[in-house]
Order: sequence, then C-alpha cells, then structure tokens
Amino acid sequence: MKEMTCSEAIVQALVEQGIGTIFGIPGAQTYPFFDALSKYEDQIKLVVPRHEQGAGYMAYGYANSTGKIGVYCAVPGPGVLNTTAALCTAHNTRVLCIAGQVPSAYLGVGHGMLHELADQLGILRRLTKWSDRINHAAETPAIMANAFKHLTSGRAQPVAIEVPMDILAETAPIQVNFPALPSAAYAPRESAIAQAVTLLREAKHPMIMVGSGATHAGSEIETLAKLIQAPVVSFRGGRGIVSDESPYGFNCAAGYKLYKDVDLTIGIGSRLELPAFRWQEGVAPSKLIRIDIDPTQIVRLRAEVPIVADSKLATSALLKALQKDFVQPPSREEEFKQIKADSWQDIQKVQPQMSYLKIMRDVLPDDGLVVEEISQVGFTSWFGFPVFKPHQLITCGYQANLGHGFQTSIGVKVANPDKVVFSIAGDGGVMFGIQELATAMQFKIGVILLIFNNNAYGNVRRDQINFYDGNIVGSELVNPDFVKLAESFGATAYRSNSYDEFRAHLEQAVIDSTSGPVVIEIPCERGSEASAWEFLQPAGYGQ
Ligand SMILES: Cc1ncc(C[n+]2csc(CCOP(=O)(O)OP(=O)(O)O)c2C)c(N)n1
Ligand SMILES: [Mg+2]
Repeated sequence: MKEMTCSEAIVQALVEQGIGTIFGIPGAQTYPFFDALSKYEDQIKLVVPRHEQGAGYMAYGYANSTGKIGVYCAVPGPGVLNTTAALCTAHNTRVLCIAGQVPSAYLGVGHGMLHELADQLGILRRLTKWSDRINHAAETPAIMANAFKHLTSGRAQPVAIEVPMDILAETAPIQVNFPALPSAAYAPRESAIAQAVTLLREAKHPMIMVGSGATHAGSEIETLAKLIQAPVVSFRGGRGIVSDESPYGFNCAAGYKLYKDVDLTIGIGSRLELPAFRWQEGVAPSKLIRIDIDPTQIVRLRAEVPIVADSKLATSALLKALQKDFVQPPSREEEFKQIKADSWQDIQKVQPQMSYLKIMRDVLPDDGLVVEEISQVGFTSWFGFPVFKPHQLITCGYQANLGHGFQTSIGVKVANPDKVVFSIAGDGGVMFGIQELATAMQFKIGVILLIFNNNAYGNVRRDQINFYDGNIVGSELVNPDFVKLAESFGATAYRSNSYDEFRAHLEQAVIDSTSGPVVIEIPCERGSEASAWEFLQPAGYGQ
C-alpha cells in the first residue's frame, strides 16, 4: 500500500496495462489527472487534439488499427458529449474513455455546476459495454481492474470510467500492481461443433463471412476455407482477414456473384450485414452457422447452429472435428479466381474512384494503412481497394459517420508510426476535423490526407438528383483553397490535376510524411463520379 492520489493510481494502472499513449484536452475538472500524467510522460505520451471529437476518433483509430486499447480523457458535459459520435463508432474496438465529473457533493443535484450533465454515467453506459464511477480514491484499483477486464475479454467494445474532480485529487492508501481479474474464456461447446460439422458435410456451396470479431483468426479461417472450398467474404471490418490476393479472399462485390447459390453461410465474428441488410432481395436464405463471442449478438440473427465462442477457438475446433474424416470437395480455386477477375472488371465502371484507388494501392507499401471516409472514393474502397492483412483498412463501420476519417487517421498513425497511412476524405467530411492538422503538425504525425474535392456533399447531391426530381437542397459547397489552408498550418500540400500528377504527388508524399503531415487536394468535377452503390447495396439503395 502506498498513499497516492486517485489520478496517480489511474495513471499507474494505465502504465501497468502497457498503455503508451493517451489523447485528451485538459480542463478544470481533469487538472489533477493531467498533472499526474505529466509525471509519467516518459511512459505515457499525451497527444492533445483541437476538439474532443478528435480525441475520441484518435483513440478509435489507435485501437482499430492495432487491436490494442486506445485511451482518451475529456472534461465532463460538453467535453464528453463531443466524443460521443466517436464512442459510437468505437462499438467494435477497445477504447477506454476517462471522463471528468463535477465534484462529488454536486452529483445529481442539478444546480448547474460547471460542465454538469444530468446522468453522464447513464449516457456513457448506453454507449459502452461497461462504465462505472470511482466514488473514492480507495476504489481506484478495483474499478480500473474491472475496466481492463471488460476491455480485454469478450467482445471488443468501449468502456468508460468517470471520476468526480475532488476524487481525482483525493489520496488514499492504494495497492498498486493490482491482480488481473478472471475473464470469461468463451470456448465452443462440443455439441455445437458437432452440429456445425453435420451441416458442413451436407453443404454444396458454403460461404464464410467474416467481420472484425475474426481479425485474430485469419490463418484458421483460410485453412477452413481451403478444406471446405468456400469463399471468405468480408465487407468492412473483416477486410484483409483473408488477403484479397488469395483466391479465397472475396470483397462484397465479388462475394455477391456467388451468393445466389449459397446453401450454407458460416458467419464468424460478423453481424452479417451483407446477407441481413444488403443482399436479401430475391435470394433464398441459406442455412446459417454463427460463431460470435457476444451472446447478445447471437440472438439477433438466429442461426441453425449458434456457437457462442471466440472466433479463433471455434474455428480451430471446427477444423479439428472436420479433419477426422471430412471428404474435401474438388478445388474451386480456378472458379474463384475467375469470379474475382470478372468482378474486378465489373467494378472498373466506378470511375474516377477506381483509378484513384489503383494509384493509391500501387504507391502504398504492402504493410501501409488506409482510413476511409463517407465519400465517393471511401465507399468505393470498401470493394475497390485490395487489402492484404486485417486492420489495414480502417472504416467507421455501420455508424457511417461523415467526418471521422482524418481524425481517426491521426490515431492510426500514432499507433503505426513506421507505416504509411493514407486518409481518404471528401471536401465535406474533411471540414469536420480539419483543425487536427494543427495536432498533426505539433506532434509530427505524418498522415497523408487526400481530399477529393467535388465542392459538394456529393453523395447527398446525387441522391437528390436521382430520387427527388433533381431538387438539390443543402448539398453544394463553397470551399476554402485546401492547399493554402494546409500550408497555413505549416503542412506540405499539393494539388493533383491529373492521374499522373496524383501518382507523382503521392510518391513524394510518402517521402515527405516522415517528418509531418502532407495534404493532397484532388479537384473533381461536381457530380462526375459514378455511383458505387450497386456493388454495396445490390438489393436496394440506402446506407
Ligand atoms: C455525421 C454524418 N452527417 C451526415 C451524413 C450524411 N452524408 C452522407 S454522405 C454525405 C456527403 C459527403 O460529402 P463529401 O465528404 O464531400 O464526400 P463526397 O460524397 O462528395 O465524395 C453526407 C452529408 C453522414 N453520413 N454522417
Ligand atoms: Mg464532396
């Protein structure tokens, strides 16, 4: 036991858990925490954004691109609320929010204390897997141990703690080096594996669908795919689990070509958004085996064989059970390669996006990362940008929140300082977080920001033209000069007026980005982009 403040104990807990970076903006209610943080600056690096939403997205990018825990801190009320879109987006990642709170004596009083927000803990609980308040400094180790238990076990999801200002500064005899709490193991039941094996033996056209819950199970999944001769289809979070270079790795556009014949779907760590929401029309539903670590998820889309388990453990168990006497079907590799090649031809009509994405793929090293954005090039990247490994294409998932991209990419680059990071943006979305260019300059974070500028909320504008008799409302924009804007922050900036210029600027940006951020503006004629939606939502339009 050692007498220390709650803030010091939180910081020590973070250090013990190997947290090396925290994102946040200090304020009155969190002064004691930032003061404690400064005493550990050689162990925990502080990155200070220019808006709290940036802190949330940066922690999200950090977590999503690594599978590790991303941490941010915000003052209560407006500070915490500024991070809530990011917290929603972090739905499938290990993000820890450390929230300030009004002094204990004012909790729930409604007197209007600085930054007071009624039932902040209730709000955080709705947005996270688990949240709690530290009500006394002595509780710090127990609450932090619980927070890390939830962060590291079961489904990867965000967690929050809030701490009243006086408690952050309060001292108590505290035991550091707290023990890890036991967490659920989620091994598959033998009976469920046996049922799954029965379905797998009967299946003529199985399809595996993977999501972000399977990013650590790639080699088992590819072995299973080869054994049962199934394509492995991913939409966003599952991209790269099986490489797009493998004949078994399918994006959503290529996967849809096989869908009508599928008689058995094996969903692994995925909400199955493609068959559930995007592919249904006119297609007979197949039987379903679902592997998911989240027991609450498994009841949402009922399967013939639900398996509540870790995706790696369950896939290994399936392999073991199948390897006894499973008769491997004839190879479909040539068929798969042909379907993928045909699909690749089909999607070439999504121009100019596919041409830009090709240049990006050519220039980006194989281990580089791309952060998408809700924009024409971003949507197209979901199927048009080949991905080789998990965590290499970072998306905002089903929140589809415009404006996350650049801010997220800063966290991605902080977590992957030696890798090249491209951040895709439209002129609309980038303005949600362009101020973080100051953060990237100050902390020398070498993200390469690509602004595809069509002077419009282009996706909305096209919808209005197509579905509202051409009545364009609120979707045309007047923008700043993005090159001058970037330069005013001190960043290197280019404007690419042709594909050749884009390639040359991108190659140069990879070199420039070793010392700081680089911005490339790519002017696009308003309304000139082909829609990517027929490949994302073939059964009907919508997001
Ligand atoms: C938080 C949020 N607000 C609004 C939207 C609705 N929305 C979807 S796409 C879009 C326009 C995107 O414009 P831009 O970033 O310029 O990309 P473009 O489609 O022009 O390539 C808007 C407003 C959204 N998805 N998320
Ligand atoms: Mg635009």
